[in-house]
Amino acid sequence: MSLKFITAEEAAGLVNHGDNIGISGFTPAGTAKAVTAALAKKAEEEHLKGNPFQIGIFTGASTGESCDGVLSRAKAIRYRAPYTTNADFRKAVNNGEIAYNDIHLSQMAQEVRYGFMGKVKLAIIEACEVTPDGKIYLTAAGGIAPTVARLADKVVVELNAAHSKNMMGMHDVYEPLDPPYRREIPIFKANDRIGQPYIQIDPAKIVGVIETNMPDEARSFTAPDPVTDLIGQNVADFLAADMKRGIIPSTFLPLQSGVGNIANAVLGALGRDKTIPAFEMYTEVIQDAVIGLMRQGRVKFGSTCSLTVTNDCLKSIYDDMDFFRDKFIIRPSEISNSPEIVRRLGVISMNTAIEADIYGNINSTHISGTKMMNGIGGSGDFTRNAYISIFTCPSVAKEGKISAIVPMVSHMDHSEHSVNILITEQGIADLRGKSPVERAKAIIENCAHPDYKNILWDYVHMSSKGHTPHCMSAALAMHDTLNKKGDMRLVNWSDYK
Ligand code: 0RQ
Repeated sequence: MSLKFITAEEAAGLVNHGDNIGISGFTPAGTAKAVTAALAKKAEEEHLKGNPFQIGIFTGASTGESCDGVLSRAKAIRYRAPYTTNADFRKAVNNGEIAYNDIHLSQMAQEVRYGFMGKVKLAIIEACEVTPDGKIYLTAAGGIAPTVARLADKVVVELNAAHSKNMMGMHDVYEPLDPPYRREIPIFKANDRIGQPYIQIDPAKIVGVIETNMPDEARSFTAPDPVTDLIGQNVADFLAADMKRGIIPSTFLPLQSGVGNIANAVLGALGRDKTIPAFEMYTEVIQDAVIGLMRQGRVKFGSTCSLTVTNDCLKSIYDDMDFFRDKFIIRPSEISNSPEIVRRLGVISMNTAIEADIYGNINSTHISGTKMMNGIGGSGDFTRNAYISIFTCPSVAKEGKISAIVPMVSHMDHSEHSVNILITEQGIADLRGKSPVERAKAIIENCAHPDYKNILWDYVHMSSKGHTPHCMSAALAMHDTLNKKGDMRLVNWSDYK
């Protein structure tokens, strides 16, 4: 059977109002770009004619400007899951225009398989190679591509020349069976291979191949600053101390690290600290800092779902594949983020909080309780199952007007039962083995900014006694004060007694 080459517009013509599409990628890495851009144009044309045109999007994690950006602005998205980082999408979600289902990334593929979100009409898969017998070789990410390619009625492939064919062989495609037939996922070391280097589907389903040359749209990072450097150093000091105590074996344990500026800076600091031995990663994203550390021999191996790196960095990897071929493996998100594997390997998780409360509950997703920032991503997959779960954040945001440490989180993603360590630039709160009252002391004393320490202690002292002391009328007073006066430091507890 020969492959049929079509245009992005022809592919967009296969999608109707109300359809769900499944797309490859995880973060802007490996995401479909051409057909989604054509779909945004189609939506605008249909809207001009007075016709409705909105679709559901199922993907691995965030995408890029050519997907979430253009589709959000074209008001073409009815429903989307999971994680996203796009500013226009965020605006539309917070205006109530898009139904956003922010689920754990490890669960996305299986929830599509279980039918929780409806049928997949078209899968759009970015590839570096596709063969007439239905083998699709993915680019810089695994995501949910194997699942949506298998489930969709039709598949189009974006054959993207911006990705090197050197990527062939770097993927490990594996889909577990669904209950009651599911077995163990046989990964016992970060570099174990359990699947195929390609997705195999019925070639009759591939209705078209679109040739493109579109680089990934990963964001660049802000350079590490004194605050992120201090956070990174505190993480390194904590890990070194736990190793010295024998809690972390001297062979070390695989690390997971989230996305964003802070995560990138933390990895950089870990690499510089030579008291930490060269380590492996079992993670969902590999960012620029990790690639540098692989070159220096500080990161020995990375199991990941994506290479979420800047384009210069990606090009340098493709140019140096002889070196990188045995340094990483790219897996689908339900394997890279599998709770079973995270627990088995003893992964040390490191994710970023928006705010933490004095008892160790974490808000990773919402600003002031109501406005979605990005989403939970894979932070829950790793945190709940980690050997040691770490959260990091600067102690204050917006020039000190906001404390990241609050009496009660305004939204809760990770509960006190799952969070082991909290680290800010101020210090380290080790919450392991502590009661709520002991945790509050550790967090306020070690992690809160000096401007907020007394404010938080005043809250504790006015709280009614109990296993977890709180004053219900004042628990969100710092958020209320921010809302009314623009600065949490202006909280007047007597107004809330
Ligand atoms: O605002 O953009 O206006 O400057 O939030 O914060 O400090 O640049 O940190 O880039 O690491 O992002 C939690 C959002 C942090 C991210 C979050 C404001 C702050 C700034 C960004 P500006 P920074 P980062 C792997 C795992 C959840 C999912 C996750 C995230 C902006 O790490 O989405 O971990 N994590 N997934 O000023 C108001 C506060 C604030 C605040 C920070 N308390 N109130 N604004 N900000 N704290 C990813 C995947 O799963 C793929």
